[in-house]
Amino acid sequence: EKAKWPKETVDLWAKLSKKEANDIDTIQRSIVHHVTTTLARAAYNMDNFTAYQAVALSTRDRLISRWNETQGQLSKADPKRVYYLSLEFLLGRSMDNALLNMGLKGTYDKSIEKLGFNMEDVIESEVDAALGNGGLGRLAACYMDSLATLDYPAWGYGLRYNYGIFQQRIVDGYQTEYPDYWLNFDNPWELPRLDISIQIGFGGHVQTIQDEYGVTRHNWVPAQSVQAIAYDVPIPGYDTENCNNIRLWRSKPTRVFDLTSFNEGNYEKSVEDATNAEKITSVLYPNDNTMAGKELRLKQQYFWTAASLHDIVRRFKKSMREWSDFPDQVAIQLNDTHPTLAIVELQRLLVDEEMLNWDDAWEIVTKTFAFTNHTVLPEAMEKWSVPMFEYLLPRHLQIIFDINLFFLQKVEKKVPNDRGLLNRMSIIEEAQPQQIRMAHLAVVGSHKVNGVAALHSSLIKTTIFKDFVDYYGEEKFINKTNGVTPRRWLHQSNPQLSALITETLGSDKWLKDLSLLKGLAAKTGDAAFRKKWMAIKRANKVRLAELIKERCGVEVSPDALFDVQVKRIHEYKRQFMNILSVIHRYRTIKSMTAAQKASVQPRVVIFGGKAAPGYYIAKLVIKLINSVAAVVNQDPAVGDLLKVVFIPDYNVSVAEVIVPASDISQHISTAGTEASGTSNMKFVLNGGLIIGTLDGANVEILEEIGEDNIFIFGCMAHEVEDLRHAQRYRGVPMDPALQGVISAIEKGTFEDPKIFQPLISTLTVGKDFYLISADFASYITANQQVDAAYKKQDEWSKKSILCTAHMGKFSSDRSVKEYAEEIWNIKPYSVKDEGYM
Ligand code: GL4
Repeated sequence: EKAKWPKETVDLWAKLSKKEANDIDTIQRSIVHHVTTTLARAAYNMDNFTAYQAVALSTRDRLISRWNETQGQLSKADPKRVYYLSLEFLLGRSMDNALLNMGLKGTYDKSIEKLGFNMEDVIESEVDAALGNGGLGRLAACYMDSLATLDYPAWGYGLRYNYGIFQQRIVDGYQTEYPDYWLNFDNPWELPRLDISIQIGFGGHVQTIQDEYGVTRHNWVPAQSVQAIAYDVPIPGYDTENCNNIRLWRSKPTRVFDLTSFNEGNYEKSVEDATNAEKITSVLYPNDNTMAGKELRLKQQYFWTAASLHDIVRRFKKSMREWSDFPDQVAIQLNDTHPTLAIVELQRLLVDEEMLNWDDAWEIVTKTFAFTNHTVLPEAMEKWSVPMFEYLLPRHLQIIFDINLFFLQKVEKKVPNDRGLLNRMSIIEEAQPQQIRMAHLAVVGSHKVNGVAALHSSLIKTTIFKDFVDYYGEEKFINKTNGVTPRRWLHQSNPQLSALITETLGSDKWLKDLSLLKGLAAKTGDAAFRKKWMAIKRANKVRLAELIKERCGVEVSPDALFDVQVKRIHEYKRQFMNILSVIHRYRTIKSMTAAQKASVQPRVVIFGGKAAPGYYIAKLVIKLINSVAAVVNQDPAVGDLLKVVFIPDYNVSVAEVIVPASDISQHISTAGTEASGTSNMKFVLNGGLIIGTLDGANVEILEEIGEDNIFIFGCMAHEVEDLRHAQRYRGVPMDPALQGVISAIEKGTFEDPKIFQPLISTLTVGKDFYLISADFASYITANQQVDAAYKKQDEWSKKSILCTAHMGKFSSDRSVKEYAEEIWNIKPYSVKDEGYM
């Protein structure tokens, strides 16, 4: 078409598609333009929300032009790309981040101030994009930020849920869940690509045919089909023109209703089928570290992986290369086992539709995929029942059985006559009914398997994947320690500290090379610097105190030690142990004389986090925290020495207020259970000290910041098994301090003790699986050390500075670079600013 245009038409397009300037006047015009046209409002009927919408739309225009430029240039250059398949992207808010990354924040601040609005208030109008549960989903978001910042050609693929993680409200101390209908108002951070629509099949049967060469071919004839519609979310890098993409799929009924029902004249049934199609991307499953096992979840997984692979293959085919080049053009990272069906789908496409032979296809598949494991908890291991699977995906089941057969034949060849080994390694678990072990399938179908922190990566080699390490060798199993983006988790959420760091280091280069923070270490001897450092911490605490007042109705002093535990509520994370120690502290204070009380370090204990709606024990922990808070906070004998709050509806934007404001935070999982943790990194990066076990990334944080700047307690991962054994078979008695705390609960100090009986039962001797009793004494001691250290404010400020100074390793830039170089084999591609939209 374009080739036919006369020169004047071509020139006109070139003239009119020049990028808009980014001066205040142009930006103000673009904001007012959106107010008066897109939003159909005027100055007299505007509020902060309208201002937010207009600023968002104006920001979006600039984002989209970068997105377009990036995708256009990448299409031409066609470098190898990585595709990050994740069922969760916990992005939080976008506007502040987009403006900062594009270097436009200052200009927009000024632009809207002159229009009568204040940026901080306007930002508060944005709802979080909460398409994730916790650490796993937030990690995917941090990785997308780093990939764009480092100019890597990368796309994320996920689902566009209508409902993100539920909203949590606390009613009578109990968690209640409300739907998170985040798309209530238009979402300016996505581009609907209604033209990109892919048919996804379910159910039906498999035809077997002999082709003209006498080869048996399989043809899947699905019974139903659903449409996948693409929605693109632009991800701008920091200080670069590059803008990557997350493509989220939405399910819709196919235009022609389900043929079977329709042809049968069953109109109602065909409308019902259409509604069912829309259900697929309706809701995010709200479980973290546990498997739901629902049919709809399996449908989500296939819908998403099939649509994504179809898209990836279509893009590859445009370049007219040989199939054997596929792994040189495409790397696919599996974020946990959720996208493991992609392995099977690619094998199916290559064998059934592209007519490759099985072995050639399988080589392409295994060179393409790599798999990240994020947990060792048995309840989180994904398994699908064979009968349910067969009903939804009959051809995929056949392929899985074939993959398994060929795999086990090779194992048998290498290690003959070991039935036990074959049983353990099989992708199919011989249970009633049989189960598909997704982790085994992911390992067999990938060329690299990684854990997310050094300890976790070595643990998976000796536990869940031990047999696979023996079979494939060590090289396939590697570590990629998690990281967090310093743009969102310091620059954006702690602007004052970011400014002080930039001023001190003489430039803002640290935002792209976090190792430069080590330059701060020289400043610990500078009293004036320490004062500034601590003043910023205090200002952040004041801000958090305001949020606590607003959300919990509790007044807390910013001069107290702020002690934070915010994360999903799970037994292995031991919020229960934390609140038990708070009860211990309360009892201790109550037993003191006035003189003794004078030397107590005042503390505000802050909790936050969601429990899975079906996780009864976790929900009881929330209730206990609130019951303890109710008693402690109004006890005049305690006053400001101890306050306890549970901040409802913990999410990314609340974390952005909490993280910069903590003095100490708690990362106290039973050793060997928390794969990495990433909030530990965020807190330390912001000069917050941590108290923790030798678990996950705590181990590496200790290595980096040194033992003087961290409070470590509790048993080690390798001791856990023996401790559990001893407890079960030798009846180790309960820790006496813990016994005292339990008695206090049982005496009814905090509401009707009957409520908490099921929780207390988890501590019964022999049953205390997470070893709360075994670790209790050392936990109390570590907390006393925290109090003592905090009293020496000068020393504390030095520790705080050294924490930040030594966090360079934990930038997600470092993690992503390692993945790119050691797993994906991709190179950065920097987009040139050609000045066009
Ligand atoms: C998790 C781990 O529990 C957490 O330790 C880790 O930091 C995170 C990202 O690797 O992955 N695994 C699951 S499941 N949910 C998580 O948050």
